[in-house]
Amino acid sequence: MTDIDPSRRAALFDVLRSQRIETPSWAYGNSGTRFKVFEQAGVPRNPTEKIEDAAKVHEFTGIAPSVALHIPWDRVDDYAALRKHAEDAGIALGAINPNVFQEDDYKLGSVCSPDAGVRRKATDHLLDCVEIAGQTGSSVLSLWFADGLNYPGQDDLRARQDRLAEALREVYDQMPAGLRMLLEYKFFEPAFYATDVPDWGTSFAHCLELGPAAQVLVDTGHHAPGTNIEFIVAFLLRAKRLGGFHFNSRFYADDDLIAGAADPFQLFRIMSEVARGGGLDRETGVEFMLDQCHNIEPKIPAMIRSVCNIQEATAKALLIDTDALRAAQNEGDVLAANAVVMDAYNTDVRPLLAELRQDQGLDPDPMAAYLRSGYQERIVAERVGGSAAGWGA
Ligand code: AOS
Ligand code: ZN
Ligand code: ZN
Ligand code: ZN
Repeated sequence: MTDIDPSRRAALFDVLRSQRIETPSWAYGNSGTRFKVFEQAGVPRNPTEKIEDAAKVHEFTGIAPSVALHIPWDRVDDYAALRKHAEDAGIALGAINPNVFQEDDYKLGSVCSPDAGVRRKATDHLLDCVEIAGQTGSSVLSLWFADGLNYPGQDDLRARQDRLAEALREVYDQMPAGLRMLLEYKFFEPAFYATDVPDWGTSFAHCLELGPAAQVLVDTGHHAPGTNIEFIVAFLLRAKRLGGFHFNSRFYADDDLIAGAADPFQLFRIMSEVARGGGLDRETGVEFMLDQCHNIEPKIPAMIRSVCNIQEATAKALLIDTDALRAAQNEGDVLAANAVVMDAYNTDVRPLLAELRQDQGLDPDPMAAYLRSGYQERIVAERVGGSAAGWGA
């Protein structure tokens, strides 16, 4: 990689240095599947300890300066104090994720429930989260609804869309300037017959109806096998409605494995479309968030690996020779165009990223530096009785 010309290298480094990847508080707690939650030594016992772990990921990678919260999993009495604690640890509080799926009342749905009282309760929780976002200094309200049906005829598909639209409208209208609503979609689970926000089209349509501060959130694990996610990314960026990502890997369903572990080529293709559509410019406001669960692997190292994998995919995407690509495309030279893309993908960017980190005053190898730091041994010794993530997100 040392053959890259100096001005191009400086520009590349600028973009890579400005990238921000947000880690989720729930990835630091114990997690598992519906079969078993595995307990790990040293996991956080409360939101402040989750924040401290997230701060470590930032300390070693240099590009993970915020942590997403889940309410009520991260509910505290004093959000201003939590914010201060985060700032003292060197990070910011990020997206607020309201949880409207974990109470008995939500058996038939939350904002789409046939019961008006349940819908009121769910909407009130979303409104509370708008308030909380003000106290934490968060600029993103991140919505995911577990609402859906298990059986045909269980409820009225169309009426549920009306209820969803009504709740979103009420929340949207209460949002202060500067707060964005990101609406996540997922094609199945926990509902198996029909989901109320199953795909990007549904999310997009609701966002368009709401207004410019409503945007689509793409969780990379939320599509049917074979879905071309980079197309969705290109389309949404063009329409100025790509709010951000929940990165994770999947082999089968919503596996929530380490980003870039299952299909690094897909991650590269996604990041290529992000770069192509201007999504790496901070002003575009695309949020790069992780949404993962580390059931069997140690959590902080897994997060460091995830952040580095996204950074590698980003670097490769930025190495695409766009002039050569455009020329090949214009000539209709299929093989040459594909070769330009594959050349970038096949470049080993690890030495380049090591240099970038050294430039930033970081250890060139974040994983090794973390393992040497003694932090893991310290939390294992100090934290007894770590809490569960809340749910296998
Ligand atoms: C659920 O499948 C979604 O990915 C949510 O974004 C997320 O995992 C959840 O909000 C965490 O509970
Ligand atoms: Zn998600
Ligand atoms: Zn998910
Ligand atoms: Zn996921």
